[in-house]
Amino acid sequence: DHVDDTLRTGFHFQPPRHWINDPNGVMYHNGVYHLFYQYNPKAAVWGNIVWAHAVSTDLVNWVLLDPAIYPTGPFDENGCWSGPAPVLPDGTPVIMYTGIDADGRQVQNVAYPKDLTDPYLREWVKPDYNPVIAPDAGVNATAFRDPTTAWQGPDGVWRLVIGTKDNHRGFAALYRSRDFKHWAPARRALHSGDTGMWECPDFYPVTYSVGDGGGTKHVLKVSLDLTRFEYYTFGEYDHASDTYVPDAALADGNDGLRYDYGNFYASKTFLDPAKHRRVLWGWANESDSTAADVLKGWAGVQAIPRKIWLAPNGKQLLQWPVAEIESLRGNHVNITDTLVRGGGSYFEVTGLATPAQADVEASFQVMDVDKAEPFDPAWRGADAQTTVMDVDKAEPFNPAWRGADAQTVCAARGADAKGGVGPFGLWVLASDELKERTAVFFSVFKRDTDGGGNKHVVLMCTDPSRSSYAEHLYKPTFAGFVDVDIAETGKIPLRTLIDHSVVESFGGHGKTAILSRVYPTMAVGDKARLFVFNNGESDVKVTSLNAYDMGSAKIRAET
Ligand code: DQQ
Repeated sequence: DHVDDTLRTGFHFQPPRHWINDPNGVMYHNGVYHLFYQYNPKAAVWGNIVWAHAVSTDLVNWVLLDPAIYPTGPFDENGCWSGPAPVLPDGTPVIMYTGIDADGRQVQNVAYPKDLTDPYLREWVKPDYNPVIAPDAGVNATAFRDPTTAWQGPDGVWRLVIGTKDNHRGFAALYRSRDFKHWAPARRALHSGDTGMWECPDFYPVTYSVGDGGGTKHVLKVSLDLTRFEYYTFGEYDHASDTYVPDAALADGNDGLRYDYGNFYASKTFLDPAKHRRVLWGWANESDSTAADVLKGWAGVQAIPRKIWLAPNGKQLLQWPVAEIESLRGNHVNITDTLVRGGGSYFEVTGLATPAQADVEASFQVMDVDKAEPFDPAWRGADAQTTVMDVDKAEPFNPAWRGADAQTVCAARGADAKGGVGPFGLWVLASDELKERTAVFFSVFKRDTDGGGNKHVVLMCTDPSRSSYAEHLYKPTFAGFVDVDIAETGKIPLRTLIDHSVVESFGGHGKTAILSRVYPTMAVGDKARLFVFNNGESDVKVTSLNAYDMGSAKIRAET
């Protein structure tokens, strides 16, 4: 099979060829991290889905093994879809997955390691009693999938949640079991929402501390099939009654908080007992055409695994690329206290050997925050997805607009807008003469603060509208708000991982993440360049910028 390497990633996980999607069964067992993932062994398009398998001791370098789960019985003969790998109290991991059965129904199956002494757990055995959960009458059998990691209540009973829908309502359907073999539906779903099919639910505790106290909250994340975005809430989960009540301040649904405001889907977390952290994996789809995927021979990457935890202020989750990824950092460039004057200034960050494969950490100080234009609070809360496609119709900012949100504003006023404070930030994967460039930037607006809170709204955007001269690309602008008090801190930190066709950014020390896929034709390999720009009126100071060449991860078949 021909594979075009030009835009393949250096340190984001990819197998050598073909299609991948959701991360599955992520876990840690006896010193080894396991990543399973949805995989088509035959082509660079979705289909023939099996669980491919990779193992690692550092979440960076991977040994690729044979597929662990593939169709073998009537309970999965039409596909082996997503699921977790919970670890039982005796240390045995169990794979749980959705099988597409002989009748096309979605059923839940289990598989156990064949040989627990095999450090890689290469082979898995599916007991004859599969499926362990079949859709009851009244359940939509073609929308009943993606079990969460099972958890055990204080009563010893196991619980898990399955994503499903009833007409337009998405559900986190709850099931219980005493023996991990016989599962019964609970009378009430754990949660539901008017947002279409809920794929890949995830439900897990996060601990927090405030002063001398603290406690536990539970996070519920769902992947929305309709918008291809994920959102999460957190709140109180009562084990005795199996009820979950999201915190009142959090929006439930499309206006809710997201792990990532870009191309990031079907994510899954696991508890890493070795490093006492929770780690998040998510899939980033291609945004070129299917025909281009077939030509290049591969499709799909996994985002860099991220540590995820509750912010000390209790308002949101924070995420940061796992520290291990920094082991790939090489040659380093440092810039301090460099002014980027308002009105369209920019400068090149030189000295990197591989700006197409780099890790950049920068901090921007706004010199004149009074230049911020007003932001209308009514912009929040509209349907972002309908406006994404309109990037090309970008108009100047109009303060009279109603019903827009971060994404709408950034789509309409892309990186080239002449703003008050911002747009300023990075041009990554830039070609000579800046013909191609992907902007990762901030724009700051004044806010009417009658309701209290920050005096400014900080928007973080990724604008790929000039990222490529190739045709038939989907180039959505992605954006989210960053909850930083710019009047107080004066500074906005940004970290961007650049990896040929991946631009994965973290604003405000992990408050807002945006992953974007781009397909430069000129800014490839050693031709790619890196710049800092400022199209706002206010000067901006780069108080510090550290850029690192990134080495390539070793991702190889077992030899
Ligand atoms: N991908 C899987 C499903 C899941 C979807 C199939 C989400 O189990 O709902 O490949 O991307």
